[in-house]
Amino acid sequence: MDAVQAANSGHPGTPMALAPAAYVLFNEVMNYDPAVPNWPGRDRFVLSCGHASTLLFSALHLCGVKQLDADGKPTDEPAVSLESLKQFRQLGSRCPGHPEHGHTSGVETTTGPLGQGISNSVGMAIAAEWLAANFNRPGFDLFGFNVYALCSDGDLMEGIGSEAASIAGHLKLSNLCWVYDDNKITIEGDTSLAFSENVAARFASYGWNVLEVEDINDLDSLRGSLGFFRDDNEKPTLIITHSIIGYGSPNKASKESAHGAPLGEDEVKLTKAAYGWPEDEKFRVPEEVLANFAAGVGARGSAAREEWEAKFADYRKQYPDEAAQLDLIAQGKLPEGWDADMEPFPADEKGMASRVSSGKVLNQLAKNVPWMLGGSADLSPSNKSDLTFDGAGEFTADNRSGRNFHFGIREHAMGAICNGMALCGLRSYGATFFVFTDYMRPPIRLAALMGLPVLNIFTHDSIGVGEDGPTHQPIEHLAALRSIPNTYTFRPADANEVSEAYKVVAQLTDRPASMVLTRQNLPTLDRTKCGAACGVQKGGYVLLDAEDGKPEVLLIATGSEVSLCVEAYEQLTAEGMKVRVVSLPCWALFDEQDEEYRNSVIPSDVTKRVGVEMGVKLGWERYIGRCGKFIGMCGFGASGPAGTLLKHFGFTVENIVAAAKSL
Ligand SMILES: Cc1ncc(C[n+]2csc(CCOP(=O)(O)OP(=O)(O)O)c2C)c(N)n1
Ligand SMILES: [Mg+2]
Repeated sequence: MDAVQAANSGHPGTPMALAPAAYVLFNEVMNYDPAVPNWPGRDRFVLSCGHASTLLFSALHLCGVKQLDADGKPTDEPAVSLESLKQFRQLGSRCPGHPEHGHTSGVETTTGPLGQGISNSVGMAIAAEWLAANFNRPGFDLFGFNVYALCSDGDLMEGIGSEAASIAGHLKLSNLCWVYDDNKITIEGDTSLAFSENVAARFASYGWNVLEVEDINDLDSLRGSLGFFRDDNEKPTLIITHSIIGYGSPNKASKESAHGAPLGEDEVKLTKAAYGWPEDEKFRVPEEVLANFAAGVGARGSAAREEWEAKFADYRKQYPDEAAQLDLIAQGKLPEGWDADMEPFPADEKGMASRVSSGKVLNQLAKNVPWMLGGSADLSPSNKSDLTFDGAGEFTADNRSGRNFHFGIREHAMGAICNGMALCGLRSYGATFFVFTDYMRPPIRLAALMGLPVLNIFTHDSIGVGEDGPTHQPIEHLAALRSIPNTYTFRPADANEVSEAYKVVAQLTDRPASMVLTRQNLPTLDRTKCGAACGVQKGGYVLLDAEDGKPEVLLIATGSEVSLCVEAYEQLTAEGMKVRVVSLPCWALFDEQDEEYRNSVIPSDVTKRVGVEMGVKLGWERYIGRCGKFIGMCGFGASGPAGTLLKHFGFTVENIVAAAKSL
C-alpha cells in the first residue's frame, strides 16, 4: 500500500489479498535460500500476475534475498531494500513497475504480459525434470525442484495460459503448481462480464489436480493443498484460492478500483487501522517479522542449500564430467569442441534449402552441446528441427531425458516454455513456419528483454513457399522481427551461411536469435569465388566484388535473393559494369560493426544500390539510401508454384539487372 501510494501509481489490491499465499510459499514451503538466490536446486517462484509486483518485492525484502553481481555471485547487498521499495516505479529502482528478471535478484522471470509467467513456469518444470533425468545419480538427487506460480484471472483467460496448461497436463508435470487467485474481479469489473467457464473442470480435463481453498486467509487450508501437491507424483496441481482484492480496505475491498490505482492516503490510513496497524507509520517492518522470515525460509533454505552443495561436492568426485557440464550450464558457457562437427558445405549448384542445411547444422551442434534441446509446434518434418543422432530421444511423460519436444500446435506457449527452459540454463529452441512468428511475438520480445539466448527456427520464409498462398507467405515478418531490440535475426543465403550463423547463435549469452530459412533449394555458393561465409559473423560482408574493388553499383540482399544477385552480378559484369554483391544476413549484427567496416562493405560514396528481399521495404532505406532501388513485396503474396510467383512478383535476374542499369 505504502509503495504504491508513494509512487502514486501501481496495483495495491492484489498484493494485499495474496500476501497469505506468498507468506506460506516463501516462509514455510519453498526450498529457497535468500542468501544464494541462484542456487540451481532451488524451488522456483513465478509471479505471473506481474502487476502485483509489490507482493514479490515485499517477499524478497522480507526474506532478505541478496543481490547477485554480474558474475552471479551473491553480494551483501539486499536485492530489495526498504529504500528500493520507497522508490517503487522510479527510474533505476530495483522495484520497477513489473518484475524484471536480471534486474532484481530473486525475480525468476519477467512478468506483466498476462499468461507469460505461468507458461514460463511450464518450461521451468520441464527443465527440472530434464535436469533430474540427465544428471541425478543414485544417492544424488540434485534436481527435482518444484515450480510455483501465482496467477490471476487474466492469466487464465489468455490463450497462452490454456496452451501451457494443456501441455503441462499432457506431460504430467507433477512438479508444477499454480495458485490461481480466483478473486472474481478484473479491471472492468466482475469477471462475469467476460469469464464464465468452469475453470476447475477445464483443468481437470487437462489432466491436472484441482484443489480449492475457500478463503486465502485460511493458512491451514493453503498448507494442506500445497502438501497435497508436494506428495503427488502424477499430475500438475492447480490450487484455486478465493481472495478479496484490496483485503482489509474498508471502502475499496472487492472493488475493481483496488486493482490498478493507489488506495489514497485516507484509505491507506483506514486500512492500517482495520489491521490494527499504526495509521501514520509508513513502510513499517517490525523486527520480529524479519526474524520470523530468517527463522523460516532463511534457516530452512540455507540448510537445504548447504546440504545440496555438500552433495554436489561428492558428486563432483564421482561424476566429474557431469559436474563440469553442470558448471557450464550454470555459467551459460559451451562445452569444449562444441563446433567440432561443423564442417563446411561443398559448392553445389543445385544446393539445398536452408531449412535442410539448418537441420544438418543443428544436429552437428546439438550433438556436442548436450543441453541444447527443443522442438517444433507440430512442424518438425517441415522445419527439419528434429535431433536425429543416437541417444537424442524424445521428451515425453514417460521419458524425461529426451531432447526432442513435441510442443503441439501451440506456438505462443512454445515460445514462453523455451524461455522458461532457458531461465534454468538450458539452450532451448522452438520451430515453426516463419509466418507464425505472429503467434509467438510476446515471448520473443520477453526473451529479448530478459537477454535469454533462445533460438527460434523459422522456415518457409517467403513467397517461395509457393502453393500454400498468402496466408502462409511472410511479408512484413522480417521487418517485425528486426524491430525487436536485442535480437539477432539471421536470413542466411546458403548452407555455409547457415553454418556460420549457428556459430554466432551458439555463442550468444545475452539475446535470442532467429534463423529465417527457405523451403526451396538454394545453391551452395562456391567460396573459392565468393567472400568467405565467416563474414556472417559480422552480420554482412562482400560476397562478390568488382575486379578493382571499386564498384559503381551495389546489389544488397539476404537469404534466397542473394543467389539471384550473384547471377545478376555475372550478367552485369559480363556487360562491363563494376558490381559488388553484399550479403546482409543479420542487420543488427552488421549495425554493431564499426563505421570503418560498415563503410568497407557498403561504401558511402557508392550511391547506386539495389536492395532485394522478398519482404516489405521497411528498414531497407538505411542500406540502399535515398537513390537506391528496392525489389521487394508491396502487398500480400499469392497461391501458385513458387517459380511462377517469383516471376510474378519480380524476383528475377532480369529485373535486378534492369534495376542496376536504371540507376
Ligand atoms: C496480455 C495482457 N493484456 C492486458 C494486460 C493489462 N492488464 C493488467 S492486469 C489486467 C487484468 C486484471 O485482472 P486479473 O488478472 O484478474 O488481476 P487482478 O486485478 O484480479 O489482480 C489487465 C487486463 C496485461 N497486463 N497483459
Ligand atoms: Mg482477478
